[in-house]
Amino acid sequence: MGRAFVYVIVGGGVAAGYAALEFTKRGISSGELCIISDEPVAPYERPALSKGYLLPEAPARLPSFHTCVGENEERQTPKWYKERGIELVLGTRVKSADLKRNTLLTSTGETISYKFLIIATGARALKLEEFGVKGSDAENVCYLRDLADANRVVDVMQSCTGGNAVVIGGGYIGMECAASLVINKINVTMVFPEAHCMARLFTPEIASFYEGYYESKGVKFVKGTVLSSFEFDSNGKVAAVILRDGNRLPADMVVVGIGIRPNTTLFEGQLALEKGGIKVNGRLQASNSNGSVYAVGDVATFPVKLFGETRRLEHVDSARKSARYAVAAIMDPENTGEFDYLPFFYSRVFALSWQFYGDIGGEVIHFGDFSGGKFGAYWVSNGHLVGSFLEGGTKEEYKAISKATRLKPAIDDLAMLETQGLGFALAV
Ligand code: FAD
Ligand code: NAD
Ligand code: ISD
Repeated sequence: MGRAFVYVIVGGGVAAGYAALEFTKRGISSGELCIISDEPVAPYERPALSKGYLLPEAPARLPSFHTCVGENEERQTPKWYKERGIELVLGTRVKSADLKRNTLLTSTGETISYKFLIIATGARALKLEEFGVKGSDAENVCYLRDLADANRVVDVMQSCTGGNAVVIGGGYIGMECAASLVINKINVTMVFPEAHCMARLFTPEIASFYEGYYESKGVKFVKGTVLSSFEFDSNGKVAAVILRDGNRLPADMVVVGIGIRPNTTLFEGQLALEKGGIKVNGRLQASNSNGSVYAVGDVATFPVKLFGETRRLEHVDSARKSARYAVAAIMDPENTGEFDYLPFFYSRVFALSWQFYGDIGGEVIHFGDFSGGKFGAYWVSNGHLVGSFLEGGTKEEYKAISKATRLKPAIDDLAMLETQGLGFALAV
């Protein structure tokens, strides 16, 4: 049994949804595009899962956050795909890929062939077992990557109002889930190995503001240690988290956010990998693929022209833009230059909201009011602005730091930059 398509996207997450939108904008015929996803629902805006989805009042639920509402584009329900003749193969896993024959074998035993393949398999959450800790399958231990995980977080959360949650990991999932748990009236303790939260991006000064804010909401921080084991009750539920430093934290629920691993397995041995992802060129084409295989989103390691280095980014803006770019490169190669992306990360927790553009590295200049007002930071490397962070900005101010970072202006005087603060970006 087999079917043939001109374009196939493997993976049905954020990148797949935005690629589908771009295909339709550029014009495809019915039956040309197929999306294969092991999730049971059409592509949706994954960021909603740690934010609106976890709200106690009027939580976000599908179909409200199908792609591409995150960018104020159309809301692509299953009907949307059907009306455009796009084959949406849901709840179906691609089990193997033969890139020499341009075929994919699915979990239902079907062989699907393509002329162009877009790999958009994203990533999976790392499990505690990979760090030597058992207990991920206990019913009150939660991860958060997909809708099924989010439903589990909601169920477990609702069963322990007023109780204690231990959040393992001080990255994005840890910070956003901790805030959501607090909003759901759960007492939160965060445990992570670093000296401060969001260590991959935040400076100690920036982290100190957010930690202080979280503490004011009742969150406790246990830093510089990791869990060594769980204590279980007679029903197999986690009752406490035992830390490597010997401390014991009673727990009614546990949320784990200890990073991700890109889903590259299907292509290992067939495509070059770099920095954990599928290595692609400036047109997002993978190696050894005669130009017929593209990789986008979390799974792709691509050249960031602005910094002259390859990066694998794990953020929604990168997934959206790389997906749309790949479709442009496939459908209109002559008029599509190389992908020229300015990295953009953001988060929203409680009443706070920050944006970051560019790269970290070099010297950091902090500015603004760290006591609860508007504040930020610039990163200056080799005499040029390379990164900008801003908490509490307006639309215009975020636009200004984005523009300034893309222009990479020369910075001769760090003290002057500090004095000018946000005014520097607004004047660029
Ligand atoms: P994904 O969206 O993960 O999609 C991959 C898809 O491929 C999934 O549907 C998966 O099931 C499918 N798949 C994988 N392997 C196979 C296979 N073999 N066969 C069939 N299907 C397969 N980023 C931000 O910038 N801001 C945020 O606020 C933010 N919030 C987030 C909140 C949460 C809870 C999570 C988990 C992530 C968040 N991110 C955020 C990150 C952002 O969602 C990701 O960067 C983005 O989803 C990546 O898109 P993608 O399409 O590459 O991968
Ligand atoms: P992360 O990389 O942001 O953070 C991982 C954290 O795990 C580290 O900060 C560290 O504190 C901790 N850690 C690592 N090893 C550990 C161990 N052995 N024991 C205990 N803690 C350990 O990853 P995440 O928070 O799991 O997020 C998963 C993915 O989702 C990432 O790709 C992230 O970018 C994405 N995400 C992004 C956003 C956003 O951009 N706003 C929001 C949610 C999720
Ligand atoms: O490529 C992979 C990989 O390493 C996995 O474990 O796909 C699987 C799943 O994570 C896909 O959801």
